[in-house]
Amino acid sequence: MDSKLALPVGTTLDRFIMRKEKDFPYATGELSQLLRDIALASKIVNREINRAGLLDIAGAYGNQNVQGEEQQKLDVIANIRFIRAFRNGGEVCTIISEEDEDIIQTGNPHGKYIVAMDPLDGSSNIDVNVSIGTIFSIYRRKTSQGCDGDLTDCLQRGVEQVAAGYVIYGSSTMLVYTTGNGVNGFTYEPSLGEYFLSHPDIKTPKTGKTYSINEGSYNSFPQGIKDYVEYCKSNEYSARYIGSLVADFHRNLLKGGVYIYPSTLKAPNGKLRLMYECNSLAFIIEQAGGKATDGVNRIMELEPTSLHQRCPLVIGSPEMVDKVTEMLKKSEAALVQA
Ligand code: AHM
Ligand code: MG
Repeated sequence: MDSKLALPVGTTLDRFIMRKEKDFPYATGELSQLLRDIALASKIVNREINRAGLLDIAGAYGNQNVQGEEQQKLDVIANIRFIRAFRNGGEVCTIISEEDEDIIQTGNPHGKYIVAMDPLDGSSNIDVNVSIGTIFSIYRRKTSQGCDGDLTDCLQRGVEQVAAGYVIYGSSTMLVYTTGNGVNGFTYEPSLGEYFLSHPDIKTPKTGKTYSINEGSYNSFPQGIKDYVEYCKSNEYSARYIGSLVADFHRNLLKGGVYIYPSTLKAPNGKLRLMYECNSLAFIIEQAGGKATDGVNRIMELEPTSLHQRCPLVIGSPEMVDKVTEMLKKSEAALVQA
């Protein structure tokens, strides 16, 4: 059977990954295995999230769960689960995680890949039963195999990603990823323990009428962003802001819209992290026909200088991102003239 034929809705993630691998004649199967490792870890994290309320009850006395282990916060649990999956998998040599200040060596010096991840994003929503997500980027290492990865492996530009994706733990759990050949979404069927292709070849609408920004910080936005918010209001756009990047991004990806986390007085470089929030979602949105900038520059071309570097983010439907850029430019020009 021709492996380049589109795969039907309902194809399992495993089969999808296997069939896609055949499109690359020299593929060794390691990236495929790594994607399967991520899917497996996400199923475990999904189970922990679904039990979160119950764990609280089970751990109410002395903060211990039924196995007698100390209760841990879900973001810590997610970090442990994903790191364990990469250690056991063997394809990854080094990890960048939002939860860890320094790079993490997996003990697999022959691993070809670097993973940057936010194991559980949306910290303010974790304990209150609102959608949260895992975000990841995969890079090929620069140093030769056989030793630990270092900062030259980790600080690569977004354009060098070989794959990126996210898992949204929402009303259903979905894995959405790209390997640079379009974006596909898989919905988790918990009773079967499988992800199934539900959103093949996702393309984001060219424009939309939804803007997502924390308007509580309006007073400290750059003038161009204030102008854009006013433009949205005067055109009766809908404001939708969950405060979970993955959830806001996912809705806008499917329905059209723009998500903005600008620089503010409190966070002059924005709040979001380049390596495991902005680059990962930028790769996905571009593959889906959208755009991602820091207000001026393309996110995926930014030169990273530190692991947890922050940058402003404007991401979503291409015409909406262009409008934000235009208004930022206009307000800058007005400032220079004044
Ligand atoms: P986190 O990595 O600590 O969870 O922060 C990232 C989150 C994003 O998911 C979300 O879009 C943003 O922070 C919300 O921030 P704010 O509360 O400032 O609007
Ligand atoms: Mg985060």
